[in-house]
Amino acid sequence: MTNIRHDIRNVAIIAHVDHGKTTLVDALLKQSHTFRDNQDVGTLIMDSNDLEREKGITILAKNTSVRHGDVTINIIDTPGHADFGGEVERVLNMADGCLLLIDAAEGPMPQTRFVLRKAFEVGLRIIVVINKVDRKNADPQAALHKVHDLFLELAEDADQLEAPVIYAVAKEGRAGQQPDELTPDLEPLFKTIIEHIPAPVIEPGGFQMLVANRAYDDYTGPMAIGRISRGSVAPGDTVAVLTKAGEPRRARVVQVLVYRGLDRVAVASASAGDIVVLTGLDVVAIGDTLADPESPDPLPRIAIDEPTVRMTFGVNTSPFTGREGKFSTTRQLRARLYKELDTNLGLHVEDTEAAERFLVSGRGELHLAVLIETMRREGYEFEVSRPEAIVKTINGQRMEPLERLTVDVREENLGAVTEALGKRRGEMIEIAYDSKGGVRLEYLIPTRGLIGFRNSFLTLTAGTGLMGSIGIGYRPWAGDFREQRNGALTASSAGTTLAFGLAGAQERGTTFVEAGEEVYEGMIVGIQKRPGDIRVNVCREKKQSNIRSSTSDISVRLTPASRQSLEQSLDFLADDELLEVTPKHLRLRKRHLTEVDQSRARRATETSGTRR
Ligand SMILES: Nc1nc2c(ncn2[C@@H]2O[C@H](COP(=O)(O)OP(=O)(O)OP(=O)(O)O)[C@@H](O)[C@H]2O)c(=O)[nH]1
Ligand SMILES: [Mg+2]
Repeated sequence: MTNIRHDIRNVAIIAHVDHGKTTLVDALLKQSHTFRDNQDVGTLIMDSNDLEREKGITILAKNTSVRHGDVTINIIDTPGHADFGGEVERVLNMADGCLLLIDAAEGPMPQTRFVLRKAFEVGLRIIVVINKVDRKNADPQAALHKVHDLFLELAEDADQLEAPVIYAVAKEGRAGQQPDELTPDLEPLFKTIIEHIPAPVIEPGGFQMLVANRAYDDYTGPMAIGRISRGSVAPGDTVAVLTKAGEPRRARVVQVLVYRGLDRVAVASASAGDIVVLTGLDVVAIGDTLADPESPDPLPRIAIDEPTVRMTFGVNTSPFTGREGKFSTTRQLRARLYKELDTNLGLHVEDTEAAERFLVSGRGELHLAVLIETMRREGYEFEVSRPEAIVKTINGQRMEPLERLTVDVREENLGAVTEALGKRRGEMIEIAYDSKGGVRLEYLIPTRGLIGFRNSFLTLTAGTGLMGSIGIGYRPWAGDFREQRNGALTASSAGTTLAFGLAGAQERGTTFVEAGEEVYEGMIVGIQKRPGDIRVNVCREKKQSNIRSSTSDISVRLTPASRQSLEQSLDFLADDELLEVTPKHLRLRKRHLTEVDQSRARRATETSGTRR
């Protein structure tokens, strides 16, 4: 009997954000005749949840599989955004090899480095795919050259340096051994996968599987997803669930499912090498091992990098509390946040001294923003504070998270961008000019310096700049700096906004609300042109009078409100401000709403001598 599954290949697709992973999966699915010929499945098929579709990015890692000849290729699509790095770490153990995609125009970016390092750590065989060779400014040779440098830097042994290279246009489903010799299909890629990704090796012994993911549906209940590393499993089998702490529990498998294209199909049994979905086990945590009760050997739990950014989530304390959300109590908020830990491995949640506030830590602003958006869509209302980098004291020294940042800008924006990064304690480590007026800069910069930077970066580069960063550990505190934001325009009283009042506010700055919106005292309705907050009466009516003056008849002309998205709002927040989040609205507000409360808070901090 053979101990190698020649009929299977398990492949993860990894890359920096937007380098074309999900698009490549589209093409692999289509070319393996997963769909009926006339079936319209659209694009980015695997980006199936609403937020993924809206944002055009992958947030959760997902499984699918295709057939090529006699071989089943199990594919794991992963997110490329650094904030979802926990998803990549979680699923790599299901694969034996990976496709490392590189955009032929951009070359390796920070997340390329992160995912490649993780792939080496897990010991995956790598196939380099230089994608998007059709792009106008594509330079496949330069991209490959930089990939080689990255391999030399990160490989842990010489074997890892040998990786086949395929060139591709994922969007058109074409690939080839040379950038200018692409076949009309992905055959060269399929062939390379089957030749170079090792077929799974069956370890001798009883059933064993690490739970890499969970899913849920109302019909079957919770499901455990993973790759079987030893033995086999069939419906009706009893398995031991080996948890992090405590005695192993016994449970009975009801169904064994495998991925077939976008479907999950029940099978009579599955064995080592297969990626399966098991139902009937009740609640199983990611990282648990499922094993034969006769040989209950646990597999190492999944290692996940620590969070770097945190904020508080609290019960909504605005005057509008309880109006717009279905779930708004401390108990509901707490239960929801702790439930998220079951599947969101990069996330931490802690109680605080205040019962109605929780400290939530994640891998970046977007990681937290996606949680906020998901919860508000589920009907939750709450308030969050400004995101801050997680500072630690290590051996008596104050340490802060550091990131490696790559930015691509046009030469004409270089001065403005380097100045802004310098102010934020960025340290330039590399600069490279290309022949077409573009510059690539590499920086080391405290995470603190990057919070709130994305907005100004887009403004400074008129939207043409590209940036990506990745946490690289802790280093001593780089010293204080404070990017001073202009002051807020706050509503001086509660009411409904009127055009006349808003016009007055617009003389002082830019407004965030339209006429006819309800506001409360202390709510932020705009940003002024200088530092320091100003109270404005946006509900002010024009006084009716009998005397016709030359100006009173001129109708008010308003500039449309500058609406802040969730991420922009988080970027905007200062320490003494909060964001009120409800299913219907995002409202920026001062932490202390009234003048009385503000001066009381100021006096309290002055007497206690602490800043907060
Ligand atoms: N020109 C060109 N564009 C491509 C190609 N492949 C993908 N794209 C485009 O690149 C964009 C990003 O593609 P995705 O497949 O979502 O990238 P991704 O790597 O899955 O992104 P994340 O999952 O968010 O990290 C889309 O607009 C694609 O249409 C290609 O070969 N050529
Ligand atoms: Mg994707």
